[in-house]
Amino acid sequence: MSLKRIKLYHCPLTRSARVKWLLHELLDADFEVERVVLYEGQQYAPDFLAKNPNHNVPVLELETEDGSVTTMLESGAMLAMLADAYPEKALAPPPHPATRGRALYLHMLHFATTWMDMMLWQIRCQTHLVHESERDPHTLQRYRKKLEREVEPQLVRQLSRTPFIAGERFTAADCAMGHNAEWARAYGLCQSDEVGRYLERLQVRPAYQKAFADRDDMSVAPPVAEGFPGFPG
Ligand SMILES: N[C@@H](CCC(=O)N[C@@H](CS)C(=O)NCC(=O)O)C(=O)O
Repeated sequence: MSLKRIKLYHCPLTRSARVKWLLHELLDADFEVERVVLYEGQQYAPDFLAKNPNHNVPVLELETEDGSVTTMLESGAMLAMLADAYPEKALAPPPHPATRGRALYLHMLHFATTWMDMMLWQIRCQTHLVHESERDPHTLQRYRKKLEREVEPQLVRQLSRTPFIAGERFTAADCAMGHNAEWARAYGLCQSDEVGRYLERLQVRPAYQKAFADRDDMSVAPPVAEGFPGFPG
């Protein structure tokens, strides 16, 4: 499908930054971004809920030449879709013929956006998002330990073999894993030198710098204020 217009609903530093980063890699600034201020509860506005009943970002709208709009709601699927839509940018190993490189790329993209993401989300919810009265220290410790003892060693092993998470070249999987590594470090995890050097390699990329230029507009901890709707809703 040939894409005429791309629009991303985005909140700085959150999972939508993965997609904004890849869009900058692919298209520089040739796409639209609409800010959704999660801490003000804008994801619960009726117009937004009509686009995404899960009340979260990213939301990606893809308009094709015939004017029809397809809406996507999962960051991992968006990364895979966009990287494959611009094969000339070579940010994903091609699907045909099947290669070990493609298998590693898909593995890392999905590992980052499902298994590792699930642990990071539990850690974030139990540290910052759910009301203090609902926090469960056992859940927090369980996922911190799993991330530290099971997940990080897999990252370190791969990064000791290749500079990027799916091989010698930067791919869309790095937009997910790089975002996750920064997220983990914000919670005191993934502190190893291998992950630190990996992030340095990512942070010099112009597209990374454009994607995260808005980072100061979002705090890791939500504001303690009347009206904050609370997460997860
Ligand atoms: N599976 C979704 C999860 C998206 C998600 O949970 N986004 C968070 C920010 S990182 C959000 O918008 N939360 C607001 C809410 O749940 O109300 C994806 O990866 O795209």
